[in-house]
Amino acid sequence: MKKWKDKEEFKKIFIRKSHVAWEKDVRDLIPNEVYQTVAFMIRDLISEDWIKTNKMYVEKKVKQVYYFSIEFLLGRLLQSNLISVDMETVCREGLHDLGWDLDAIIPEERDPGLGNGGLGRLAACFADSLAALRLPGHGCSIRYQYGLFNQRIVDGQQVELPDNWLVDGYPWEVKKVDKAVNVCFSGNAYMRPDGEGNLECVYENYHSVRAVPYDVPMVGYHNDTVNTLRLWRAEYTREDVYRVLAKGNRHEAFRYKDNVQLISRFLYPEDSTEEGRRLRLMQEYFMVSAGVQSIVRHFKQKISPNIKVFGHYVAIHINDTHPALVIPELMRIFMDEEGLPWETAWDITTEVVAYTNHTILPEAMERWSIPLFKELLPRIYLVIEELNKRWLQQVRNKNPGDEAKAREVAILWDNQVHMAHLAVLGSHSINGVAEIHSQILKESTLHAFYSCFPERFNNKTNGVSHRRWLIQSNPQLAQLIDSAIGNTWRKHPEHMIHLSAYAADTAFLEQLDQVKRIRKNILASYIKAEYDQQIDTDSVFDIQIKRFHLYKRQLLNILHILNLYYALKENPNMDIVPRTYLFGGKAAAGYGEAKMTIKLINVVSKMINGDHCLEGKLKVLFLENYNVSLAQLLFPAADVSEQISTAGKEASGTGNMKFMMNGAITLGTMDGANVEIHHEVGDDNCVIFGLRADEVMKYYVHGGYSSWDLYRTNEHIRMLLTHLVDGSLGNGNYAFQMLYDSLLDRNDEYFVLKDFDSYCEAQKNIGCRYQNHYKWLQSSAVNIAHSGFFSSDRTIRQYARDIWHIKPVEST
Ligand code: 8GP
Repeated sequence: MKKWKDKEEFKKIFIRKSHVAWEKDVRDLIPNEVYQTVAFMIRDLISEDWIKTNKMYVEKKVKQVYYFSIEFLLGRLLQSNLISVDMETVCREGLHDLGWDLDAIIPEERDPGLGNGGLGRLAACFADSLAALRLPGHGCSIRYQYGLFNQRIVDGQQVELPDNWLVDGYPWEVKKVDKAVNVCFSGNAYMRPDGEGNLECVYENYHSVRAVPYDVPMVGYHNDTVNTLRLWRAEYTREDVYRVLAKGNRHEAFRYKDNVQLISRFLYPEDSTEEGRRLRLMQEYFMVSAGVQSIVRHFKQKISPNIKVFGHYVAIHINDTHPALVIPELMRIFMDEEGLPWETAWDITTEVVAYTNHTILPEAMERWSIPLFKELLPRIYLVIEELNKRWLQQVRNKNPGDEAKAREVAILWDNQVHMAHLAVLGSHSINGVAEIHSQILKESTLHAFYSCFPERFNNKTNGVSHRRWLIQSNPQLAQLIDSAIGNTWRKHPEHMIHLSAYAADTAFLEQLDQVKRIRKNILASYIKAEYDQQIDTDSVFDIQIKRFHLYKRQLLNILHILNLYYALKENPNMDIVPRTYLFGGKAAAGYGEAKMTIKLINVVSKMINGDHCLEGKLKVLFLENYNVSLAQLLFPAADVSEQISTAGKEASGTGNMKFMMNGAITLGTMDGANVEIHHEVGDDNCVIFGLRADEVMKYYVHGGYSSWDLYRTNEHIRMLLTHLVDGSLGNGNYAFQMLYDSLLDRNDEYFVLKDFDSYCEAQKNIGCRYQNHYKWLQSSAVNIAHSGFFSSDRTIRQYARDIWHIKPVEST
């Protein structure tokens, strides 16, 4: 790895670079130019290793994995790359001498919001771990021109603004014009005899779109591995435009250009709701076809001309079903371009592909209407039709007369393409993302498939990059850990367990207290600067940050706060530990109840923060535009981690792990990875409440829960619900009718009211625990010590060993 010798060398290079790049004296640079200059300097440092890494993979003919994901939520790269090349201090000091503060430069980078939430951020942590572990693995996604919307709160309500993150350019990407490929849409596809007794496919009259890759380096931590995240952009070629011009008029040509560019223009701001339709399907195939074509081309040019050994050198992972078209696309290439028979093509495809499921919410299960699919992807449709025919024949042979079975596992049914079924059938491995989630997949969501292929199903509990979420986000804590147990945990996060020995060490706990205080102060200063609000750093910082969804139950949290507020009004002398409740997160633009919950939080926040009789006991804030960068400020400052989804609904959660890593205590249901956090730290060090997943399931199946009954019998609940619609929240009558209806008329699908009392108890419990501050700090230490298990390094090692069969590559 190339490095700057010292700050003097840094300054020399910086001055030279900025002269060339900006034709300016260093003193005249604007902060964004400083950021870009440093970014280009880092690119210089890593460029040799980037080339070398790729060469080495080819020379050693190692098996490589390609991680396909429609979302990659990278976060800013300047600081993480500086940390990876171990040059943060040199850069900081060099910039300081030149009159710049690195911390003021870092926010100049626009946070690339190429994802909605958990699934997208997981992909980024995985890319980080692959490089850190020297594993040959790359990402594949779309270079959206506009990332997830910027959220503003106006009159308490979410407003979505476009995120034009590329306006100032993106210094980390490299456009690879020579690696472009064509992706074909629409036209006609049919089978005809090939003259040798077989059928061959004819595909004609299609439109082709140029897919151009933009590569972003994924820099390994303190090693010389640099993997690649390849982001595809849809472009038109001059030839294609001329072709359209030749056929029609100029408007036609404009429309063609526009339609092509539309493919990679927007990230769909959907989280667990199905929408987007035609364009979304185009995006999925665009990414898949471009990615797979470039992998096959690379394989044939650099590894072997024999396509039959493809599976020995290539693994492809599909992050949920959005990239599931990898399966028919591989089949298409193997058969139409490589001339393989169906059976051989199928064997290679299933050998290569593995699938992770991230959600069991029925509305998030992707299905495409067959007419739309056929029109847009006629060749791919033929493959799926044939696959479905063969598969159902097998199923019917095994289960004669059992049409229900066929229906349960069909890819094509009810005029729809069922993407999860395609993904399962075409993969040699299917995994969930936490123990409980993988169990639910086997027992219910994908049970029919589990009984056909039990050996394919496995669990890979999620993890998060401790480099971004601890070393980078909370350097104070990282240093404290170093001082206690040495710094080997930075490369081996499992060593954090040695901290357990310090959970009873008063001096250590005092320092831990100091660190938390510093982090709370940093957050408080940010809030003061951005919102002109003073928050009390002696209060408990209780934080819920994640996408807004009814199943995540931000509503439960805010109803409890409202209840606490009314209790304080009634009894101003009530002895409670002062609380600061913080919320952050975006709601899908079309998700009414989620947006209304945001509004409710803001209305309650205004009411409570404006009530001066509370003597600082309670404060509520909604922080705008939650994204990776804001998350980096929030996790380190948290005392309490709100993980309160309806049990059985949250596949894993990863925020829960980031909180734990930063010493917050989990207040959660037995859902997703909370179950494993609880298992790691025990009842003494987290607070669990609410229905268990099997109880929730029983109610769904057998009934027996009526939210109206609770409304009638529980006076607190009745009062809270009444206030949602009687105008007493100062926001007009019926302001929150939709939420009221979801809780009562729709019988509280997510058991908010059912779990309400249990949640209130849990909140009291948190208060009591916090009062015994020494014990609280002990719990905090235990959580940090046990968070090593939740590093994505552990997760990625498991994927590498059990699913991809890839090994670390040492440089020679
Ligand atoms: C999320 C799950 O909701 C979360 O529990 C899990 O931790 C995370 O994936 C990573 O595994 N799922 C999604 O973000 C998701 O399904 N997004 C698709 C709808 C876009």
